Amino acid sequence: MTLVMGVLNVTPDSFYDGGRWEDPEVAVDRGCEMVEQGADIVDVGGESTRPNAAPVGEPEELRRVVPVVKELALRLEGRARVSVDTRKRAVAQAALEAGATVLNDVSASLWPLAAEARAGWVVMHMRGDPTTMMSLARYDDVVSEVKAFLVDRAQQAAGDGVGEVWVDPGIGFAKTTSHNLALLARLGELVATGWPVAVGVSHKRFVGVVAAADADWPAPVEERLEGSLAATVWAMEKGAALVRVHDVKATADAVKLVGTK
Ligand code: HH2
Repeated sequence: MTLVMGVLNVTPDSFYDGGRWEDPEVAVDRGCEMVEQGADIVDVGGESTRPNAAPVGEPEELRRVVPVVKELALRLEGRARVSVDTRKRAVAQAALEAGATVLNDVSASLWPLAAEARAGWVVMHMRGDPTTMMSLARYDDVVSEVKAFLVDRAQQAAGDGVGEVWVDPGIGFAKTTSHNLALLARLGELVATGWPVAVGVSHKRFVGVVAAADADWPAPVEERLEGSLAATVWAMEKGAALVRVHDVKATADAVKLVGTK
């Protein structure tokens, strides 16, 4: 069955859930709730990567992430896995030591840590960093370029001993609405590589752009559930192995209906 990765951002400024789970106890309760609702993996992030997000210093990201990962790993043992969503080596290392067993890597560069810790690795495509990525959204053929990048990294990681890899096209990262839609429409080409595919569309801007039919005035984040679910169901039907979402209960219900085997 398609795996559901529940998003748990312990940040003040994430584009959808920022500020909701900053208190570590509240965050741990939310992580457990997501597992009760059907999450297979809880993805803890301490730095927003939305366009133009302010970078977070390493000590601050460690302070936000590590205690939550540690407590969740204890509380969820045997029921669900904990992943860490970070671009920083030190944060990834500390979270793996604290019990995370998946490294969700938007920098696509930290696989040696996953190999060493015998952890899973999600390799995501992006360009530049959150402050520069939207100016780098230019491709001749976004689907082939993203696919070639991901397959290359996945092969390197597997060759270096990572036993579990998911490739993720990085919806919204250095991508325009039409790039995102092309990647979803042709997701089957990524699935056909044979690497398990992860997809994260939840509440992203392009969902609001399509819903409002207006590129300048997208529907607000809290009005993007229906579009997010539709795009997630589409991705599952195309063969996605893992979906990264904020709305775990709604998605877990959808997985029961259309999730891939
Ligand atoms: N999207 C976000 C963050 N991490 N990781 C993967 N593998 N795939 C994604 O599509 C992805 C990701 C952005 O969403 P969110 O964490 O909700 O927001 P923010 O970056 O503002 O914290």
